[in-house]
Amino acid sequence: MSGMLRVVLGDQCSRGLSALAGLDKDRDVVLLAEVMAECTYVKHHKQKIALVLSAMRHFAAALAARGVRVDYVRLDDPANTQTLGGEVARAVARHGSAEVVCTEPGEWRVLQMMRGWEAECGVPVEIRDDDRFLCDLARFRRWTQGRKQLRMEYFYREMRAATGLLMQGDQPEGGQWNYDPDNRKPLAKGVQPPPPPRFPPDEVTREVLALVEARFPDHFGTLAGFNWPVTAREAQAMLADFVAHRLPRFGDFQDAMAVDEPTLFHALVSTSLNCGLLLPREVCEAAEAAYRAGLAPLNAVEGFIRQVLGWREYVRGLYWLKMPGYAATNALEATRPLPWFYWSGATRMACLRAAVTQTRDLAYAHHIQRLMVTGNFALLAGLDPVAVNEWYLVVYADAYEWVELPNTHGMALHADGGVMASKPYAASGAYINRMSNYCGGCHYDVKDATGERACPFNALYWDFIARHAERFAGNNRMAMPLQSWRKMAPGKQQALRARAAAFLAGPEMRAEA
Ligand code: FAD
Ligand code: DLZ
Ligand code: SF4
Repeated sequence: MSGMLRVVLGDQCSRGLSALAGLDKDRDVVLLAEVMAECTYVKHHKQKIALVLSAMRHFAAALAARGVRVDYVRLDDPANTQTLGGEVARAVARHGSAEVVCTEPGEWRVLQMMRGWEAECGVPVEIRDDDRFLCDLARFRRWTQGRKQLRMEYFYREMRAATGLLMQGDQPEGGQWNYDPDNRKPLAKGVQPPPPPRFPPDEVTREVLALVEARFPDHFGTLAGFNWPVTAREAQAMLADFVAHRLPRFGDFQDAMAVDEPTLFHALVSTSLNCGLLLPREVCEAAEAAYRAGLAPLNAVEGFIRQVLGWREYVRGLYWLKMPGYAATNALEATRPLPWFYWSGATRMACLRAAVTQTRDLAYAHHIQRLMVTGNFALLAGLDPVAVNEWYLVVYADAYEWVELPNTHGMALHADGGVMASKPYAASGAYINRMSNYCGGCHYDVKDATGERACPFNALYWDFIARHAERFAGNNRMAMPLQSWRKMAPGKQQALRARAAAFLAGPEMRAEA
């Protein structure tokens, strides 16, 4: 008797995946397929490919150890068609499957392909909801109805109440929903962030690392520092280490940046969450348990839970609400090509050099680096959102379009015209100087705005305000900088705009090597 073909994608390595629910071990087969199409639809960082393939191989082995019939197609299998649809069709024929069962994918692009599988395979294809999130898409859509503006904070409060996380009855723990004002400290002198735990590659991962080096030599990034959890057990160890050693100070230093401290007090769980090795509920519950046991303060735990229960769920809802049009948004009409230093790190701007080189070596930068360094520069310089979006999708090991695109077009670039955030996160060098120790070692002078060695962020900031003065005239949250610009002496305005123009025309901004 022919059973069902259960399809598991590379970012669906979760034991409780909806596509596996009701699996019949005697009749059903689980398919995992490594395919070039998914490894190259953008030229992902080498570490991202290695992470996904290693997680898939480990997940397949864990299923097989539980007596599940697993069909695993390797990238170098000569019969591999190298597309997901091609491999599903081949597997249906191989096993004589009566039906295909899958879980909706994380990307709109893949959902369109999945909808074509029925025609490609000649059997019914059931696409189940992805219930690994805390807010399902129908609920998110309902929440948006009748609202003039969507704001994460209100969504987050509803999710706190709905899940009971950090609640005292119907009131927020401690009486406040949000403790962000306590969470804006630069790294204090003498505070040494604990090093993240090590996950030495096992034989499976070593084989994958060699494969990736051989097959994707021209992709961005290095593999030497690969240290990502590739199994649920390792991911839980990363989470436990965070809760014990970094969570207590996560809040205080959430926005801090420091030379040679690429991870600070961050959790390093996004790669595991996004490929299914951890679930958002277990991550939030682990943080809440630390608070209840008196092991971590409320500002840290609330700040962390807000990222996972609030921002992560919110961006996913927004992505599916707004796609496919969202990817083409360009409200600020930005068209400048991406400067080459985004790939090479070869820039005299110390903050950008640090962000890009650590991204190359670790496939990781923390949120404030992504938002206020690489993102802020792209916003101020008017870089083309399509190019910036592709860069963010390529360079991070946790990057999938559902989470990356709203953060890039919405949060960093304001390309969506304010759907995601009420004002652009634009800042001059003063912000970076306040929150980091980058400026001390920089070629440029953060205190200067118009001289030859003036910090480029300063003139670019005012140039950005001037360029968009009319557009932001009705935005209360932009009133202060607009007023300061208007009050500025014309000579100073001119000097700032001239410095911005000279920098944008200069060698730092060249688009090719
Ligand atoms: P922590 O700082 O410890 O935060 C804990 C968790 O909260 C993260 O693991 C993540 O799951 C969640 N989280 C925090 N902020 C966000 C957010 N803004 N959106 C969604 N989830 C959030 N995150 C991705 O997972 N994939 C991406 O491709 C991605 N691209 C980004 C692009 C830009 C321009 C910006 C500004 C942010 C992006 N983020 C992305 C969000 C955030 O930077 C990362 O989730 C975070 O740096 C991951 O590291 P961590 O696990 O140490 O996070
Ligand atoms: C990201 C990725 C990569 C690099 N490789 C594979 C693969 O070989 N096979 C697979 O099933 N999935 C892979 N993925 C994940 C898919 O691209 C992912 O399912 C989509 O990005 C949707 O979120
Ligand atoms: Fe970055 Fe400007 Fe500081 Fe240099 S001076 S590190 S360019 S903010």
